[in-house]
Amino acid sequence: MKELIVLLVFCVLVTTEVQKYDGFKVYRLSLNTTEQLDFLHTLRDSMEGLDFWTGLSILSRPVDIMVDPKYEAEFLKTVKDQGIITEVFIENVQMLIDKEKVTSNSRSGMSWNSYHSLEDIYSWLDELAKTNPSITLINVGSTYEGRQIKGVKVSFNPGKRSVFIEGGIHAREWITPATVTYLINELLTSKDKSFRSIADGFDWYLFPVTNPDGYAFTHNSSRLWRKTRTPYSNCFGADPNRNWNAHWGVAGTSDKPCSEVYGGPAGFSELETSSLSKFISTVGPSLDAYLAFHSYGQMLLMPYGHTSQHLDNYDEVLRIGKAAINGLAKRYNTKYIVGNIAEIIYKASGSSMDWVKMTYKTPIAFTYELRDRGSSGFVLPANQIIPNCLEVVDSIVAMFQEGEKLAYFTLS
Ligand code: 0X9
Ligand code: ZN
Repeated sequence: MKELIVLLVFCVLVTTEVQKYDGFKVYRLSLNTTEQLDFLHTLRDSMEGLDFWTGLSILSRPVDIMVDPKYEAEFLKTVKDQGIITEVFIENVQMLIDKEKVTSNSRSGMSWNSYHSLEDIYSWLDELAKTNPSITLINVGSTYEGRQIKGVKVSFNPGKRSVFIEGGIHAREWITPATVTYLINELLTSKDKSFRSIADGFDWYLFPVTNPDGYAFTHNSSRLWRKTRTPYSNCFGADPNRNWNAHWGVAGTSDKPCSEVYGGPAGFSELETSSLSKFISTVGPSLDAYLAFHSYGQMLLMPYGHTSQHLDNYDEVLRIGKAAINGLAKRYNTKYIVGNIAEIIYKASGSSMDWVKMTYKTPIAFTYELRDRGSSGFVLPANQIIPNCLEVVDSIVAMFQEGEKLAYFTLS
């Protein structure tokens, strides 16, 4: 009995231990040949101690890899043998994490000068719904670990066409829930005329944290977790942005459960994606726009991820995207690029945006890869939350104004 108690205490301690990233570096790799790219594909599935912060891109894009110091010498030898050029981009990931601000704000509402836990975000949404007649709380279902998947509907003039916004599908991309909560607040409080006409012109569905188990895990255990937390053979989680039934399993994904881009055993195997998709089905035909927030890289991505073939309305969507990134750059000169996913980053199928676009022909669909370009990557300092959100709002205004010019909708 005593042994059992000791074992239980040990298990609790082990499972609640917070992973430290002391001495973990992020290397940026520049590639010249397709052989080097193929080599990295093999390395990703075979070598321990590596965490690919960027997907395996088209040749011209660099690849960022976080390396566990235990494997650093082996990693460096292996990539140098292939003639791959490396540079240290982040010296010590734990130092960035230590500087990243997380605060508990449950009593005083939400703020955007630090990051917040799932509980705080959910208490804020609950409170908003209680006190604001324009807000309806939505719970689309439970996660694998039994958390709710919560969002809100914001509607000032019910019965309008809709816009759907998701954040936090990748757990470690903390800037994305912060951006979506900022947008909720902006919809409720902004007095800016241009923003107001967009806010009042649609019904809005906003889900700040679409992978709640993963997000909780990044706060409680491993800051750099990406996937869901469903157990699969000897590893946890599927990539929820490879799990939608949109050319599922075709490109930029893996059938190996330990991979960061594991698509799951089947399309919609994850409760998180299947529940959210069921909810989206109830509003899909009313959507004029679907925006998915990710980080990092400063890109605005257009569907689709499985093919470099262009959309039917490619030219118009590109024009809207260009207007959006120009609008975004005005405030701080932050440079984004815009284009088709497969052409500007890599092929990746089974994403939420692609599923929505494919299923409902949503006229405007974009995936943002927010700040930065790799100096802090996923661990973006909290003092960048507000500047990031301000420029994102600017981009949304420009996006919708251009959409209106192209007669995609009429704003009052
Ligand atoms: O790989 C992804 O899922 C996204 N990049 S991230 O670094 N945030 O993981 C890009 C998603 C591209 N979207 C589609 N394939 N539709
Ligand atoms: Zn992402």
